[in-house]
Amino acid sequence: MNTESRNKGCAGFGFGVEFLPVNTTATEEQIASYQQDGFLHVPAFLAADEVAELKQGVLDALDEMGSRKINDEDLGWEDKKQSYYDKVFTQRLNLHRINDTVKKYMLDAELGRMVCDLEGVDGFRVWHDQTLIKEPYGNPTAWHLDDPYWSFTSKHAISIWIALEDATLENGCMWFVPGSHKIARFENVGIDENMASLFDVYPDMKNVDPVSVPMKAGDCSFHNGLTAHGAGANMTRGRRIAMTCGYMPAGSTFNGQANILPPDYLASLSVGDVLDNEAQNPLIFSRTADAPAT
Ligand SMILES: O=C(O)CCC(=O)C(=O)O
Ligand SMILES: [Fe+2]
Repeated sequence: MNTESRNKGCAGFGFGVEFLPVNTTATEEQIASYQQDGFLHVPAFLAADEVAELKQGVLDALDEMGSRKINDEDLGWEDKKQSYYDKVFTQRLNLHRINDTVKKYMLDAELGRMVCDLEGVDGFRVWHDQTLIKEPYGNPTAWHLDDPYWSFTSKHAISIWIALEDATLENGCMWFVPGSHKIARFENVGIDENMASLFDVYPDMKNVDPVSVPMKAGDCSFHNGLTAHGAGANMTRGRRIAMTCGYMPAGSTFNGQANILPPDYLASLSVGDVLDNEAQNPLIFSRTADAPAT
């Protein structure tokens, strides 16, 4: 991430781990493009040494997790390595809970400020991070939306997707439907064998050409939680390694869906409660300096 943003000062309060020298300045053009298209490609988001550091953190966390899918209470999500979905990617969630390197990057306050700028909101909490590794010959990722899976309902959820190896047309780079976030409601489909079920729900999205976003290692993309996206199969012998994180606008409320919330916390929630548990959803940045709730 480069240092340009530091020179602009920081209009806000970072609750993330620390300020990193990362490429977290979104220009007016980038913000306008993101808001128009619902996604943004940022070349060279990480420098080569940062890619190496974050990749090592991700691989260490993977090793430590074994077949456990999420660092949380046992949600019964052990990886069975059988279904179609398990061959879309090796998926491990909330690595930041067990790995300080992943935490340093995913909870970075300057990154928090950038996602605030892109979405035009005052603060963001982590929803969950996840590494998504499309293994050699891995299945494609069916078109889907993100926010409707999650336990809050917002038009301003945002995700970052960081390439830790080059992501190419051959190994399953990301694709987006420009402007689809403006058409989407909160109806979704699963990530299964049917690539195009989403377009049965939203036929108007078929009027727009999808855009592929090949990336060099260290590039990233941002996408809105209602932007239609997917990825092709990995036709190569190499792993497509990505680190991602979904962010929830601060102040978002519980919508009744469990998603990744652990059973004890879930049992304590009523629909409409603010999701401000600092351990579950750390606040990474706020312009209003709300003290993180505990
Ligand atoms: O990595 C992929 O293939 C899909 C990624 C994705 O769906 C996401 O980051 O929301
Ligand atoms: Fe997604």
